Amino acid sequence: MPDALEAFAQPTLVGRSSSHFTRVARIFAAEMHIDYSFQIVRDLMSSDPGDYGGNPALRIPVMRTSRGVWFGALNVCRELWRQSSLKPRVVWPEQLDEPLLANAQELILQAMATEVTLIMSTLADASGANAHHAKMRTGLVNMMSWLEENAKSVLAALPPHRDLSFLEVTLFCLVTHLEFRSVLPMAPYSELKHFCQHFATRASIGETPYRFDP
Ligand SMILES: N[C@@H](CCC(=O)N[C@@H](CS)C(=O)NCC(=O)O)C(=O)O
Repeated sequence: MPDALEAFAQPTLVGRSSSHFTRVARIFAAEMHIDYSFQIVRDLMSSDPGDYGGNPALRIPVMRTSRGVWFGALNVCRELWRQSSLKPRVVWPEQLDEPLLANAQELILQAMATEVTLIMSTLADASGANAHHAKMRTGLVNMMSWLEENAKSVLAALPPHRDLSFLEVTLFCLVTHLEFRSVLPMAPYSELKHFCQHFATRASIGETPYRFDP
């Protein structure tokens, strides 16, 4: 295939290797065996949507494909699945139709978002000393405690005939990122750590380690 056509056919993922939402998308790409080029966002303080693949929310990940641009991890994962010829059995958030599973997915995504706000607000104001910051930390600890208490039942309640679930990928990316960014020590969360150790045996995890892009 000529270079130009090949570049057009291969999606471009816009993100960072240190970002947990980006890692969710990268794990899905690896699981779907989809090659992509990786465009690193160098400055997360930029206010130019052009630096975020055109995302007006100034957030990553974003994926450019021949069909258009996809904003956000869930959209990207769904499009990767649609493009995949493997079509693995994936459990998506809308299939979590009972409170335990639905709440677990909600808290995982909220904890990821809270972590982003904590990290970004600390970057902007290194003291991190304000009432909202303290409330967010309390909320984060509460959410992680809930996830720790319910981890076993949540994982047992997921549909057994699955190759992958958005819930497990996001949970793995959240827990490992809290450690990677030293936001919250994970040692006391034994169930969550146990889940991560088990999930980390997948090839897609070894292929997508967190690291700070140069
Ligand atoms: N709703 C988005 C959230 C993405 C998000 O918050 N990404 C973080 C990086 S992990 C980000 O872009 N942070 C930049 C900022 O907060 O300014 C998604 O699901 O992908």
